[in-house]
Amino acid sequence: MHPLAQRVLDGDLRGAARVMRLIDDRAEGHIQILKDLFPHCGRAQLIGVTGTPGAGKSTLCDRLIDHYRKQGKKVGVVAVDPTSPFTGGAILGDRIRMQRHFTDDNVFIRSVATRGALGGLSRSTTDVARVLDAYGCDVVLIETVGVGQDELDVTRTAHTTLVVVPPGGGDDVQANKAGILEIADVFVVNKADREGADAQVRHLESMIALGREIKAGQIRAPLTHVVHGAVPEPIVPADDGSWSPPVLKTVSAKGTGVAELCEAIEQHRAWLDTEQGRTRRARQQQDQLLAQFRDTLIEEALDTLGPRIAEAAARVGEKQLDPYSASEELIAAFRAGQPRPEPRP
Ligand SMILES: Nc1nc2c(ncn2[C@@H]2O[C@H](COP(=O)(O)OP(=O)(O)O)[C@@H](O)[C@H]2O)c(=O)[nH]1
Ligand SMILES: [Mg+2]
Repeated sequence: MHPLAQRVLDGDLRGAARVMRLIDDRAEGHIQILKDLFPHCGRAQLIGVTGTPGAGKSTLCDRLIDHYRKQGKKVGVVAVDPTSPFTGGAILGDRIRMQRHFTDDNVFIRSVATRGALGGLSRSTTDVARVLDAYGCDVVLIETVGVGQDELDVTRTAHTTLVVVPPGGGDDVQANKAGILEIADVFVVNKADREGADAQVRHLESMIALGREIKAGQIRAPLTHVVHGAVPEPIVPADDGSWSPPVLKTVSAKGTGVAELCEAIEQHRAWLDTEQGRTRRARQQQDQLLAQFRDTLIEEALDTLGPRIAEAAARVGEKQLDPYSASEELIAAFRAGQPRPEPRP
């Protein structure tokens, strides 16, 4: 076993921090450490906290840390902000929001701000969460912004994903409808001390109900027939054992509603142990492996093909080659493990 992996397993704080830096840098040897740690992962409860910037995710995380610390649990936090990889502004915000926990030895907060050329952000996040798991954290909170592809990948890591939204007419929720419904296990309407929280709750609930109807194949009419803003009668779905995300209100700034939220998280955790829950977990794990496979494959291909790719792209640009044949040629070259071509004279 890699000595640094052993240090993580021994609960060595400095060792864990060093491993996370190696992961950030995708430094030589970090994969070996992750391989060594993997058999020791799976004990922690991973909770994703995602949503639009400013919705109150970090403030909520601060409350969740508090809640789990009171239960004597060791808590890890991975805060990801792809929007400001250079300034670290939002990261600073995350740190300020959670700063009262920084002196607590049983809270480990880690920011991930770097995004590799291939969107390595999601992978680093998953890897860091695994380190925190192996390090002995009972709960790992993963804070990410929005519902882009990276965030989708991150939610594959989490057991339970909270989508935090502010009050309002649901305009930004509207924009992300498909993505949001796919990833939310629990909706949190935060800043419930502000106007429009109840409207947001109703909006989300009707969206969820609609989503279930569509899934159940009960709606065949085009979606445009659904009148915007009209709140349909609440539809009680047939109890088919699937999970329907509850919509909860919180005031993170004051801690209101956090106990109820933690209760919902526990319920979801219990559901994961049902047959349908296990199926969903298995699918998540497959998605996760596919994401890892995709990244590794692309990285290796880029490494093998090098300048061939730019060359092929140029030929496509000049219409000497179509993109379909170009891709086929590149794949063939990769399969053959051809070294980089000699530069043209
Ligand atoms: N009124 C109100 N403000 C809140 C609440 N929760 C967070 N905020 C404020 O919203 C701003 C953004 O919070 P933050 O946790 O950094 O949001 P994040 O970007 O989603 O992590 C901060 O100024 C918080 O103090 C809340 O429940 N009510
Ligand atoms: Mg934040």
